[in-house]
Amino acid sequence: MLDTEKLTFEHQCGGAVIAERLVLSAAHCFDKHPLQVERIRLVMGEHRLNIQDKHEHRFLVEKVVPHPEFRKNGPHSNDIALILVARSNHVQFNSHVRPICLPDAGAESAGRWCAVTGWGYQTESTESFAPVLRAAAVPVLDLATCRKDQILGGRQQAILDSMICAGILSGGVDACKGDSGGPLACTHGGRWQLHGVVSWGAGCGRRARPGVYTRVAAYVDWITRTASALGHRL
Ligand code: 4AZ
Repeated sequence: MLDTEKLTFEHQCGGAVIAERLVLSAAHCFDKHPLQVERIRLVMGEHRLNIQDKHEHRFLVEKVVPHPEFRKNGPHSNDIALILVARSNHVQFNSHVRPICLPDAGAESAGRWCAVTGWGYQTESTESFAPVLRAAAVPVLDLATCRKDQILGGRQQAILDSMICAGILSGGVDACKGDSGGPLACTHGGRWQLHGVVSWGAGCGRRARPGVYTRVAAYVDWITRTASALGHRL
């Protein structure tokens, strides 16, 4: 969970811890102003957004690396960023904060039910974040379905192979504003894997408008290379 400073800090986006000092999020979360990492506070172990929870810890950020080709193939393309947590205080993994596994490169998740989590809007028109972390189960759709004209086909942003669509086509269950950057997590062999990063959608929870996620399995090489350039092993 990321907060950008205004007078105090306010919720902006989600994220997923993938290693001791590495958090994966969405590139569009860092797109607003010239990126000033000193104005970001990253919170691990968060549960209630506006209350100091026992297990939450705040961190400074040393570096944010948005994907170099963010927006190259449309406004929502390559919407992924790697965050290096500052060394100031060190991260302790426990039952409240622990890293999620990356999927195998090229892993398929179509047909599986996965979990999307975050503090985002609970409806498209409710302009406030959820006070307590929420989770929803959503099925991963195959790309052919998502690319149909009646679904998300024929729009300004093509559904790329590097995206995942997930959601219930009758509507009502989805990620929304404030969930961006957060995880679409799927269990695999008893472990949680990070299959998607909340990225965009046509509104929230609308009929035949699934949420669109960055397909993490398409970026495992980039993540590994970027992590090692930051001096962090994965
Ligand atoms: C947003 O504005 C946003 N329904 C995030 C996710 C979705 C829609 C909008 C998916 O950040």
